[in-house]
Amino acid sequence: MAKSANPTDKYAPDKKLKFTFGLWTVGNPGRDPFGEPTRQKPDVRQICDILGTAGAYGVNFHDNDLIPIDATPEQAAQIKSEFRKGLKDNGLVVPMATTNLFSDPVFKDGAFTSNNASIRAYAIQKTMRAMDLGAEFGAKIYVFWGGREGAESDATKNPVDAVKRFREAIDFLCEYNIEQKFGYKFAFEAKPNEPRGHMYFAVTGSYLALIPTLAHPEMCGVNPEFAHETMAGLNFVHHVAQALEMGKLFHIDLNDQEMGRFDEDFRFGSTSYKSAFFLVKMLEDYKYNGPRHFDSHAYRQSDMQDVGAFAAGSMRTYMILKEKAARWNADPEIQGLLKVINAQDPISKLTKNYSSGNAKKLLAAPLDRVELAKARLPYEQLDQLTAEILFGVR
Ligand code: GLT
Ligand code: MN
Ligand code: MN
Repeated sequence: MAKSANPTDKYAPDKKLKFTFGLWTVGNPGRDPFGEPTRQKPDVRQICDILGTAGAYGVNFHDNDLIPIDATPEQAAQIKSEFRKGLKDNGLVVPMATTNLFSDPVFKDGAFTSNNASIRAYAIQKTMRAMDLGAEFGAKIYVFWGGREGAESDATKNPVDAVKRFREAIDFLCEYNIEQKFGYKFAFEAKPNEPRGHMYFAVTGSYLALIPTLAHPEMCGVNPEFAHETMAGLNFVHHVAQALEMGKLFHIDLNDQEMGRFDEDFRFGSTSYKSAFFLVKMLEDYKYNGPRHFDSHAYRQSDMQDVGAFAAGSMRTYMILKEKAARWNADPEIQGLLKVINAQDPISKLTKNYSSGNAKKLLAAPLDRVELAKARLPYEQLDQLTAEILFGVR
């Protein structure tokens, strides 16, 4: 069992930051496509105890992480009561719920985007039931990760139809959310590939573009995952920035991933220190207030004690990077360099709002490109200072 979080430790998890894990993340038994589980799957009670000990804020679930797909009503009631007790004893809440629309063979060719209309209807029915279950535990965020929404060959499915089918499902479920008064916010999670050869809505921006076309755009936002844009060789921080700027960052999945590799789902901050730093800095600078969910799993070599270390380490790394970000913001030399590189000129007032007067003034302004190109950009200096803060020598 992991050591209890020490409240005098300045890197102890802060409940206000809403650190959460999934039943499926801490409960991951170390299975991969090439090998069988390497540790016994903990039950819901054990998972709550691990997370309570580590000092987490909450735990999220897919319908079938909690209730197996073939459970009887009696078994379901029993598991729910064990889970409820585990939550209470460990002071945990359930901020987010979601649906497993990818494990069962029925979803082998997608759920909301399946070519089979009955399977599409089943996927919506399963999601309605899972929304009921999430609401029972107080969840207010509902995640949609399109696990099997994709294709290996575009001969098999019309990708335009896929967009239309996905929209139809979400519009229906938004109405259900309203009618049942659940008060969920929907958060869409993009991924470029795995388990499908090509997944629809491959990046966070795909969902940001879809949202304004939905019947209830105000109800919908995104749940970007560090590993997912990174798998595709993209800059995750920039994708989160766009969601944040649009007021659409409803949830975030923190983990780690090397570019161009399989879906690693490593512990947050375990490989990409610099990106993790800039991500934390941005979330903190812009006062992101949603849950910080660790969608990762311990190495396949880990035993349950090491899984506890994995959970505690995820939160601790976030707390350390938060402190580093504050240090970066307070560093006089860094602030001085920021002033130098963000050159101010009263002329920029002219472009804030268009008017024909401003346009005339701008056209007549003496902007000399040769002189402008001489402005200093001491980026090497700034980046080195950033590195030194991260290395712990500044
Ligand atoms: C699965 C996936 C994650 C999603 C989860 C929610 S399930 O672990 O790899 O990225 O966030 O469905
Ligand atoms: Mn992932
Ligand atoms: Mn995820």
